[in-house]
Amino acid sequence: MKCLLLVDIQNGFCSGGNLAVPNGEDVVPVANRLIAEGGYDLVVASQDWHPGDHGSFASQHPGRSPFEMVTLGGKPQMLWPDHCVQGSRDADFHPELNTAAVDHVQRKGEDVAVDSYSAFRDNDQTALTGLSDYLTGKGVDTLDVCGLATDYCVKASALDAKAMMPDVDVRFIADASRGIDPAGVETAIAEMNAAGIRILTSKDVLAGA
Ligand code: VGL
Ligand code: ZN
Repeated sequence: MKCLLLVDIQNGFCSGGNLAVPNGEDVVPVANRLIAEGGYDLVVASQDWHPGDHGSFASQHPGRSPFEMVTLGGKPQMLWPDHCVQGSRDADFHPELNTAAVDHVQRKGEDVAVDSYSAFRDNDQTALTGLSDYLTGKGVDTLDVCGLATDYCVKASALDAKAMMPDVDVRFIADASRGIDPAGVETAIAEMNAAGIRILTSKDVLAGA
């Protein structure tokens, strides 16, 4: 059972969004092609889905600015602009993403007290979203991960997938992903590779990899 996990392909992470990833929208046609022609049995999309007073928002920390570090729930936390607030346009999937083909939406980041980059569990690794049980229940043995942003939610989701489901072949689809910081993307790819996650392109997948 082969599954495609589309991470946070939301307006908030595309041009014009509150936490825009450079050229984030460029992943949309690649994702749609993978959905249509990648041979997947299952398509899952994660959705960053924050309450308006989420603790990762700089607006909740008087005197602090986005992209500064603070401590949240005892852990280092990067502060972000308010983004992907539940029910807002920023939180909607990109309008051109083929959401009709998505079998399951996994929301995350709903707890004000902890951030959740990963689609599988909160950053403190305590609360699970249920996605690993869902995929295991479906008999997924290959999981292709792509989307936004490579150096945050895509990396965290791929690493957690491998850590929580060691028997699953987890693969990162590079050209269907974009990152916030180029150096962070390099590190993310190295970390994923070191964890046993294969680095592929959509061309590899479409050719039958
Ligand atoms: C993300 C920062 C904050 C992401 C989500 O989707 O990569 N990054 N929230
Ligand atoms: Zn977020």
